[in-house]
Amino acid sequence: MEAVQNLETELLTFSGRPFVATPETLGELVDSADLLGDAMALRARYEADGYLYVRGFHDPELVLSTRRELLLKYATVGEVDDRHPLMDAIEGDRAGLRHVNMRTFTESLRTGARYETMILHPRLIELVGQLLDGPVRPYDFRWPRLARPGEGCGYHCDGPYMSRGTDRHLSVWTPIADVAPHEGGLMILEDSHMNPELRDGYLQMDADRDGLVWLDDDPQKVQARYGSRWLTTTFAPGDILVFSMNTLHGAFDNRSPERRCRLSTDSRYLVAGETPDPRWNTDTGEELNPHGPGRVFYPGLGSWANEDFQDEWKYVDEAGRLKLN
Ligand SMILES: O=C(O)CCC(=O)C(=O)O
Repeated sequence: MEAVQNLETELLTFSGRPFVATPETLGELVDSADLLGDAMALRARYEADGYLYVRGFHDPELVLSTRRELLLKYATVGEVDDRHPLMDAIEGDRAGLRHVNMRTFTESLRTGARYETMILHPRLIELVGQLLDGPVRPYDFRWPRLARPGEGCGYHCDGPYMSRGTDRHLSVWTPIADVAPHEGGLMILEDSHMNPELRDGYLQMDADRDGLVWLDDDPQKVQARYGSRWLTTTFAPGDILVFSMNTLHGAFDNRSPERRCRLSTDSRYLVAGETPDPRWNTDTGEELNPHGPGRVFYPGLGSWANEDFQDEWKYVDEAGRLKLN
């Protein structure tokens, strides 16, 4: 059983709780780069494990140019401080954030040329097609994320947020440069995709209809109840982590001593011809408004429990300005 490399164990926390890393609680994601090109083997591994981690899948140059494209935008609103090297993504004072139109700002994050080249890359579409056993297309919505120092992401499965259409779909998490576990690395719970309690309960729910919040904030409790070990790695530019809608995951708190923000994106894909969850795809060209009108996807900024989606979806006024408490 491989231990996670470069682990800053004393900095490892989840939702403010120390995470005690032992061989029983934390292991390394299995790298499947050696299976690329063998569709059957890739699919077999994905189905058995509920995830596929591929080190060095994208050209790191593409990932780094995507990083620069996004950080230029985040620096414009003060999220990162360009008195430090831009690519370090050091936390800024966020002074501009209250004044910008968040509808157009977040749309500009999601539609940048480099960003789109990365998440719609033909090699990625081909890989996802191999895993889902058919030609695929992306969901229209995409989820770029900046995790500021102190922020992580609560435990959940994607299923309840994406359950109104086909079940032939999956998620891809892409770190946009290096992300060590203590910098907000994604963690997935080994074997959780096969857990019968999740399958028969939580995974039957619809996040909006049933008002779902994060599952729990205690990694030990979640581990004991739903899976075997937490799995993560020290991610590098080019890596991707594909996982199923039934795979329980979250992110460690970003405890970067340099106060670096963590930059990543999630994107989702479904088999072409299958019915998409209409919260995330519009075939009419209308604006996507999945969790009610007047909200934008902008994770973090101080709330954790995700009650009424507030950790990830913020209210804006008519001019698109954030309505923060
Ligand atoms: O990046 C994160 O913090 C969370 C990502 C996530 O939950 C997802 O990709 O489904």
